Amino acid sequence: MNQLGKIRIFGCGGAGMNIASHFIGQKSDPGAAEIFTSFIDTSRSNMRANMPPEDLYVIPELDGSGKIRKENAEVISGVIKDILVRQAPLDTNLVIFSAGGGSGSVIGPLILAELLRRDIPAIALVIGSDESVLTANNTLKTLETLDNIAGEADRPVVMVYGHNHRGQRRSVVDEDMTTTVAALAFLASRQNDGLDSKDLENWLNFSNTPTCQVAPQLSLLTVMSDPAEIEDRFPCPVSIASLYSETDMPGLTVVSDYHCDGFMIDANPRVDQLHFVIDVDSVSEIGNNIRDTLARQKEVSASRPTRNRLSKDTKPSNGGLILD
Ligand SMILES: Nc1nc2c(ncn2[C@@H]2O[C@H](COP(=O)(O)OP(=O)(O)OP(=O)(O)O)[C@@H](O)[C@H]2O)c(=O)[nH]1
Ligand SMILES: [Mg+2]
Repeated sequence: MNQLGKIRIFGCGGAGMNIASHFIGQKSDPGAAEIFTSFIDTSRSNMRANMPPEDLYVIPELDGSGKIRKENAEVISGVIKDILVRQAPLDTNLVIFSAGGGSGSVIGPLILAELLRRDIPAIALVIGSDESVLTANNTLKTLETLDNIAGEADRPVVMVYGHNHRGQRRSVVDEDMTTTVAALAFLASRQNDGLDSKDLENWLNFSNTPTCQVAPQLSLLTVMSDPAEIEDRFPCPVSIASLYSETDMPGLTVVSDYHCDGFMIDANPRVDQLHFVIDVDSVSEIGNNIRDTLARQKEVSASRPTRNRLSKDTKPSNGGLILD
């Protein structure tokens, strides 16, 4: 039997660190990979007392990016290699960050780009939001950045995406993300019969397989346990890795460009099958929804009365004070 697989979670920026902190000191499930955490930010504002100091990397002399992505982009870009020396990548690397802030949305994509450059297996877990024009715009630009990185690296950027819907608790997305990490720990365990690292490498880097016609691009990974739902939601999936609890279970009927499967030997994921479905069509849908919000807000903004400024007819007196 292989040595147990190891996962590094890079929690980048506020949201990334919050979600990664769920895994501090957590014992791994039987048959699942061991999980190690790293917390990387430009600020100490999301630090928790239980974050082990050796897992922390706070970029020196900064104190947040205030949701402005270009604020610290240059400094962040200069420390990526140092981050990866201190927080060494493991067999599988999960890079978690919000797309709407100013720090994680730069740290995360740059770590991911460096991992892809080094041919190290990595998956992005991205939290988008559109509670303000700024966060919606950041989300869009971050997704475009990930697509760009895929083009430059000439390999897909595989992303799990959760959206903080307006009016909804953040914990809904947090739970989706932690459940997905737990499922990925079964896939990356190296304990699955019939599934080796090369299968998983091809599953992630599907565009490199000889018969795949899909160019490297930003792609969406969804974990599912109901075969009928897969066919419903993803009629043309690109790449699927499947795990079954028994060797003789009916396989999927949907055809993908790449498919590998294995059998969980000692695992008990509370479902009898897990499918890790990668598709590319849903990515443009995510982008279009955010573009719609931005277009709507632009109209709202343009319709604001500009004539009714409170002080417009009053001459300011000394230092701006209006005294009578
Ligand atoms: N689901 C979820 N979303 C979060 C959480 N924290 C922040 N967010 C979302 O992510 C967006 C960006 O916030 P952060 O991730 O804290 O930003 P950052 O990466 O630290 O960047 P700066 O604070 O601008 O330097 C927010 O507008 C929220 O929509 C969290 O714990 N869970
Ligand atoms: Mg922050």
